[in-house]
Amino acid sequence: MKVAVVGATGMVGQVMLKVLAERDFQITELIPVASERSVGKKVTYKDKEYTIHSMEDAIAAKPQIAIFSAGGNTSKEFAPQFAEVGTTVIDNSSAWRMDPTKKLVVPEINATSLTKEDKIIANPNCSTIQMVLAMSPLHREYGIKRLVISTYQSITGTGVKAVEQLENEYAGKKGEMAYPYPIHRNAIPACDVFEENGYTKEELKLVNETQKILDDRSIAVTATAVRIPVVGGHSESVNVELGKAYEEKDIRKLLNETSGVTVQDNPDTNTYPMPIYAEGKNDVFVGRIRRDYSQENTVNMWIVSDNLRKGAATNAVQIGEYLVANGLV
Ligand code: 2RA
Repeated sequence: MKVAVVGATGMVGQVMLKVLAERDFQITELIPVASERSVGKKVTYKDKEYTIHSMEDAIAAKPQIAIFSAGGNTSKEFAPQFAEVGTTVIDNSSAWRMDPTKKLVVPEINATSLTKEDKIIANPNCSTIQMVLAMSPLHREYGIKRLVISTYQSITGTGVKAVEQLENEYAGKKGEMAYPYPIHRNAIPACDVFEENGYTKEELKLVNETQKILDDRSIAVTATAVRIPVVGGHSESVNVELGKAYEEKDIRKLLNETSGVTVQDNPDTNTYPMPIYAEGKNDVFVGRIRRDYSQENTVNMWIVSDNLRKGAATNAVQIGEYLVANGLV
């Protein structure tokens, strides 16, 4: 399989290479792609160095799969050019997610909707993926009426500049700011930009992408997305109003039986999901499962996952694995 990784030098791109190697994705030829200024430089994959290609050369090479994590503008411009030469694009930007002609895929939930005709496939936003993976079995079993989500997001979701800002602040140094405020000893209630309605793009992604992936526009969703000085993964407090009565033990059983989900939940032993545990792992970790006694048929839970892995790179690679396993590329 000839595979291009577009944005290979970025934070997510580097994790994509790591995950492709860990999962021994059947690559016969790797084509790393990055910005013009990086062409000719090297990236490492399976302890070997690979030269970074230009976008034009990568398109001309006609890879079967191109996994993008290079920002929306690059995806909008170049994903169609790859598709034109027969490449199937798996794109981690927000460019195609809400396009009605494109599929928004979490493999464990809706990969079965994919066909050979899907030449540009959207990878959902990180904070959406970890949440919907846990919500999907609950929606199937009980129907979800409403979700109230508060996120506590890793600075790795913003990128290298944010990590450097925190490191500088730890060291008491001045440096380039990824955020309008210090992130050290702070919590910034603004992930991405604000829209007219007072919500941030990140919060609206949770609303719109959840409804698209679960294929149910009737699910009421509201979210508050907060950036905190953490690097291991995104954490989310989720209040779930179900369509009918439930038993807590059944919720745990359903989640335990869900591929890609690990229930970590025992207050007696202080066992619950945390970014320091989730970092570097591919699962979505769910804990603090407990009835919301303030409202009928409602349950609270805490969901943590490494946003660079299942929230981005691993989910994208799993889409690629599904395509290969089902003869769609
Ligand atoms: C963030 N989900 O965390 C967004 C993009 N990675 O900033």
